[in-house]
Amino acid sequence: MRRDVRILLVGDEGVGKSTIVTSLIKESFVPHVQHIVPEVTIPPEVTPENVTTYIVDSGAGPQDRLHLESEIRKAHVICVVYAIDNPNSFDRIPTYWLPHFRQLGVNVLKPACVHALKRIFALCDANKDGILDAAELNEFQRKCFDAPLQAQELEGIKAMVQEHAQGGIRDEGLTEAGFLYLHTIFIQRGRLETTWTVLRKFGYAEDLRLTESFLLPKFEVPSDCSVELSPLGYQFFTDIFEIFDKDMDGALNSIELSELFGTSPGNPWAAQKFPDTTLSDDSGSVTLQGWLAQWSMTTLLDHKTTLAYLAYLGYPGEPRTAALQVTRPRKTDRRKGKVTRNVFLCYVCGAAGSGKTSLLRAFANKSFQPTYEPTSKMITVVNAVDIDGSEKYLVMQEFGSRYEAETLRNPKKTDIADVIVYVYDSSDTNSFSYISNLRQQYNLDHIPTLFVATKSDMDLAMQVGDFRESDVVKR
Ligand SMILES: Nc1nc2c(ncn2[C@@H]2O[C@H](COP(=O)(O)OP(=O)(O)OP(=O)(O)O)[C@@H](O)[C@H]2O)c(=O)[nH]1
Ligand SMILES: [Mg+2]
Repeated sequence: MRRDVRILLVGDEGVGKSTIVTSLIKESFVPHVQHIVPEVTIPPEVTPENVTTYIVDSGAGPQDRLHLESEIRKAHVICVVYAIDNPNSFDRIPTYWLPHFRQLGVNVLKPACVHALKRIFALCDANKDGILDAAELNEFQRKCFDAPLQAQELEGIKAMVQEHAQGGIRDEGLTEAGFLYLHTIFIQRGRLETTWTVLRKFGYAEDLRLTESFLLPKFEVPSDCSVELSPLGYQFFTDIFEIFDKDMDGALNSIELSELFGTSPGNPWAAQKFPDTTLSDDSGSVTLQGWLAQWSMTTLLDHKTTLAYLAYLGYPGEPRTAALQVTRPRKTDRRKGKVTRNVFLCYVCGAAGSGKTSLLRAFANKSFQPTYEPTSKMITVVNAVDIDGSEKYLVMQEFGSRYEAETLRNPKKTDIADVIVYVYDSSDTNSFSYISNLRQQYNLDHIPTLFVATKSDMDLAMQVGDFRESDVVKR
């Protein structure tokens, strides 16, 4: 955050710049003022934003030129003043003052604004061909101004851009350069409000950041319920996948993926070894199935990320929360013996080295790794499973030996588990007793449970502990 703001007053001679500054200090109109009043400093305590504010006066005569130019370069805000009784002083804003600022290297569009407008352009470019065609421009106009663009207006805009901005029009449509040029023109012609309307409609606040309330609209989740994507949500993620699958090979490679996330802060799973977490093709590109599974998992574990990304990626519908749905409470599902949820959470527990990670990798169709790497932080994978002929998603989570007990001890964590898989190494005598101990120590018996014996390709060892062969699934 900036700690100080320099506001410079400029404008033709005699329009009243120094009088504005003097009136501000004296809190009344002063008929005779200095030609240029000295700089005024307003301490942070008395400003609403708690920043030091400098108000700088300037003169428009030839003798003031050097001072004026250096102040224009230093200013954070330039306030152009004109006199109502002098129409010429208004006309000179676009013809003299704004071009003068540009000559001095002051841009009408600040970098943060350019960044925001480029992002808006990318979102409006529905088919991602780098051009806003008539239909896309119309949709933009409708969203921002609640009115379609008349064919004549559109032609007028295109002709103007064509004439003044190089590369602003291509194949009858508006390019990014053309879009930015239009906003420069709006601002230069004093129609700053037009650009602000666009920015606000796309969720930007005065600081040119997306507002918290835009990214995270209110969405209540009652306890014991979970959040899933609604059909609308799945449709959106399917559509965006297909638009960005430029080579149409049914998978997003790393370039396609980074283009898809171009309007967001980046891949939300970058720290989680994605796409090892879900289905991908041989070259490691995420497939549509894997992509939808990954979003199903994200929505289950952290629906706020999904909500924010729906915003970042330009979910078109209103309200955006319609892309999500809240499930029936788990308890109701269990009581009625009928499962209405579509995404399930499974904890995978077991002794160090028993084969949990290998099980997770196999579940996400990843190759077997013979070298042992103990898991130090949580791993989560997802895949679709068939339950009575309908497709559901199963999310499998391994905590890493340091955090396993911590998780099982925490009722908030165990309450959200739909099933626990206990893994033991059938070639290791002590492996089963580890899970018997876990189950004795923590109250987990109310959670549906599955035992999985691993390493059945190795010599079988007698297990120590409360062991029943019939309870166990071998792999
Ligand atoms: N032969 C054989 N080796 C396996 C099998 N499953 C896992 N392994 C090997 O056993 C070792 C440990 O497997 P992991 O999957 O890393 O075990 P883990 O339970 O995740 O271990 P921690 O994360 O340390 O708790 C690795 O070297 C695996 O390659 C199996 O079915 N057969
Ligand atoms: Mg592991």
